[in-house]
Amino acid sequence: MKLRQWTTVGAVAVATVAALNTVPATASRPYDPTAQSLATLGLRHGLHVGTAVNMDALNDASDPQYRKLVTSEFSSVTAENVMKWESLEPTRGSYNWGPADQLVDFAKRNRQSVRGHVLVWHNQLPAWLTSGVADGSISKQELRELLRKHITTVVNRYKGKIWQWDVVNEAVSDPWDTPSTLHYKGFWAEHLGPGYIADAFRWARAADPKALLFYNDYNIEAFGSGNPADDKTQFVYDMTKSLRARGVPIDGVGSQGHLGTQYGNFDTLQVTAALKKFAGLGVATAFTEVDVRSQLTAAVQAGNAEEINPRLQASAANFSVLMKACLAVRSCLSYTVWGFSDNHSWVPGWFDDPPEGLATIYDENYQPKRAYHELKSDLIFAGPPYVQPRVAPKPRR
Ligand code: 9MR
Repeated sequence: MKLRQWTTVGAVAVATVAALNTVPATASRPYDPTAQSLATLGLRHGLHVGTAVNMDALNDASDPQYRKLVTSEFSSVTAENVMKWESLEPTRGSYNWGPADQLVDFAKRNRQSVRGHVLVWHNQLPAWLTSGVADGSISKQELRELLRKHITTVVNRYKGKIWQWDVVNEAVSDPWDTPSTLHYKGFWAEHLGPGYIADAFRWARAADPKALLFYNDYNIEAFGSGNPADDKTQFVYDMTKSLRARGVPIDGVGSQGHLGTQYGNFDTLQVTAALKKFAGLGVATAFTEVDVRSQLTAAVQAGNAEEINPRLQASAANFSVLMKACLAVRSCLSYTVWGFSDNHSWVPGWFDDPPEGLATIYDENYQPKRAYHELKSDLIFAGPPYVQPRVAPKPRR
């Protein structure tokens, strides 16, 4: 990493670090780090701890604890759904900005940073767009122009208000896809070819010179074989390297961090090594969608502690592995959980055979789990010389 390319995350974070490191402990009120929020403890390192926000839950007056915790525990927010194309432009040419505006205003009031999610993805596209392409009424040329217009319009609207944009999301296939050799997959690659990725970053940069522009994907927490034909992390690394070499304005790579306790997973040193390798390309990194789900066997559902405990423990360990790795690498700017409580997690609605859940850091009644406490202790016990304040890249022109 070329240090001269990096600047500090921002005066606010630095000032906060300084202030927190000198918090006076008086005899009557000793400083108790465990009483601090994840947000406050993260900012000691210049690290933003964030959450995806479900706007229905945020606005649900009968569920005040949700809003309270979004406000108090996190220094960054991501729209779980309301900045996706199908939400923003459900009818061609007519925009529904309300919920996304509301989140951006909420964040401003609470002095939280916003991760913009997401400009280009093959899922949650408006039906008018996908059906127009399918029936031939939208040509390839028009599709490319629609994408340019979408990126320009959305980035422009929130110009200066978004810290990191997920510009392109999940562009790469998985080993279980057909063909199994990793490739650029999905709607955009099929219709425009992989060149849409560089285009998207250039269009986003033209609309906002200051936002950090990210590529975001899952299953890229650690390197595998090193062969891009089957190692997704290597594929994304090679892609990023090539984009940077061609002067494309990509500033960061987001590793989603959707893990499951039933899988092998990684240790802290493996994940640290991956973040460091990306840092070597001059890009920032971030964990952008962390959750660690478990299979809900009949015994788990019946409340059998012998089956529940190892899952909670393994979940906590995985949350912690990603946090420690992030802390260890100065260019890892933020750690975002994909929802913070089991009552508002996407997991149970998505995985039902077998059912999965228990994926977040608070239970359904907003009681913090071991995972929450492990994240906290990682933040409390970290510091120099191994953990240093964050350094962010200058947005690439
Ligand atoms: O959490 C989101 C869920 O509410 C939506 O139904 C789903 C639709 O695809 O998208 C979920 O969020 C995804 C995110 O946007 C991109 N990475 C994977 C996330 C979980 O599926």
